[in-house]
Amino acid sequence: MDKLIESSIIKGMVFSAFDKLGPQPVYMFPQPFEVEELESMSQEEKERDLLAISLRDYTQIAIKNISLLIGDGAVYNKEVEVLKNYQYFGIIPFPDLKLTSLTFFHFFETETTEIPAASAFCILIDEKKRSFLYNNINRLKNIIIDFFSNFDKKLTKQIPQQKKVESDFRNLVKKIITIEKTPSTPISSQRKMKILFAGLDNSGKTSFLLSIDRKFSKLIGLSPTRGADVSSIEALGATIFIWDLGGQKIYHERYLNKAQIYLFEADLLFYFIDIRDKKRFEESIEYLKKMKLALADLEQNTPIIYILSKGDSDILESEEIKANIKNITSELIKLTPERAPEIFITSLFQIFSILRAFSSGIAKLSPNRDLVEHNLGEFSLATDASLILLLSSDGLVLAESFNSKALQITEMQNSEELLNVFEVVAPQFTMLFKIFSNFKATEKDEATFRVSDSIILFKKILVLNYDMYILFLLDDESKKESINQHVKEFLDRTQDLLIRYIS
Ligand SMILES: Nc1nc2c(ncn2[C@@H]2O[C@H](COP(=O)(O)OP(=O)(O)OP(=O)(O)O)[C@@H](O)[C@H]2O)c(=O)[nH]1
Ligand SMILES: [Mg+2]
Repeated sequence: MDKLIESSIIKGMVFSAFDKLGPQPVYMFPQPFEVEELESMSQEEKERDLLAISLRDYTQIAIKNISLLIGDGAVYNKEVEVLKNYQYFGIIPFPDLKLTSLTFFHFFETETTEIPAASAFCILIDEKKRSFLYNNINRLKNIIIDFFSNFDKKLTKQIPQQKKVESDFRNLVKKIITIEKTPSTPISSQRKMKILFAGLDNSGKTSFLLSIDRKFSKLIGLSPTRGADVSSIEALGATIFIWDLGGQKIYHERYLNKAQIYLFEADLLFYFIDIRDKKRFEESIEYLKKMKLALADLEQNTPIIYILSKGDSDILESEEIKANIKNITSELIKLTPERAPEIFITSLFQIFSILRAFSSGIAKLSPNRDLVEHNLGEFSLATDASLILLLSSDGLVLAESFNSKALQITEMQNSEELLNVFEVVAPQFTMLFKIFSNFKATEKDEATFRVSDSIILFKKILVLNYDMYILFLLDDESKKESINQHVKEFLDRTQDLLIRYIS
């Protein structure tokens, strides 16, 4: 096993579970070293391709991981069925060990305990090579989920000894080595991201980008689109390249035939359909199908966000447009039967519709979003906050969590409307906060805004020298206290996940 691992990008693996004694490493590859052995080793020996760490280090990894999943333990108040459905991935740094892990968090059922047991499985690699994890994350996720859907069955009665399961893990490593041999992208250390804007000509791509540009001055200006127009923004600590693929027919073939250039490495695709132009729906769907095929050929699982553009409020209620929306939505559902397509209706005249669609997309770029949202949910349970948003320094919503009380206190109709409103105001609050803290030094790094009966609490947090913000919606000022008590613990727990939003 050690030889196999040594021949791969992996430095080690650990499967941890929560048992009577707390978080424990259960299976460790390679076996931990004795402390004395480690002390007598030279730095070079320690830094070879196989992990040289002690049981204590493995235990630290187990504790850090499991606590990300179970937080303060409130998750255990949830139904067993809910726990069984928790499956999260996270990319987690272990700077002391110079390692980064791809961790799979889930609960497995046992016959000896009433509630499922929390577990974390880590693939540990050299932190300098962590882009391998980002770049191949979808393939890695599939392999790991597949592995545990079988492996969990072996854990129900009692936990088998390591030597009994070694061959299972060996097969897993072999599969990872296959990915390594045919990587989605070459291994590099710089984190770069690529977002595609595609759709027929005149579908509103460039206008969409321009209106984001006006909002976030960091985006550079765009000119009319002949072929592909590439610009870049710095966001979340990474360089994000935006490819605006001019939609005139003469260009389609170029993009599709040279997919290795145009579609390659795309982290996200915004696909635009002009909601008024029913005559061209069919043509648009054809183009989309071809794009999807080209992405599949590249073995890329690029997430797609559908933008139904030009949904100006004056026409949105017309029968014709309603029918168009229905029609195109059902076409898109047909194309992605496995899960509901993400569709946004946008209009240049409602900037929030554009911001919301854009920030939903940006947030997807973090592999840790689900786990951060899970933790925000726990945080909101503990503090009784009705809504919590995590914001980047420019006010983009990176993660959100809310409960039904948020609808009551805002008297809004549905969660869609609620999120629209908050995602639009988030950048404005961020701006306000920055301005106020300049002329009236806000020592506590927080500001409170009163909106009729409810309170909006805005807090600046520092994550690895980057500012981020958290916005809370509360029905009662006294809850601020509880938030202040819990915020540190929340940050301690989630800091590492947040770092992976920005580096
Ligand atoms: N009413 C309305 N018009 C819009 C909206 N978005 C874009 N348009 C108009 O649609 C036209 C085409 O927009 P563009 O952004 O240039 O379209 P594009 O997708 O970039 O087109 P190509 O570069 O040729 O692929 C322009 O006249 C825009 O003003 C919208 O939300 N509402
Ligand atoms: Mg354009």
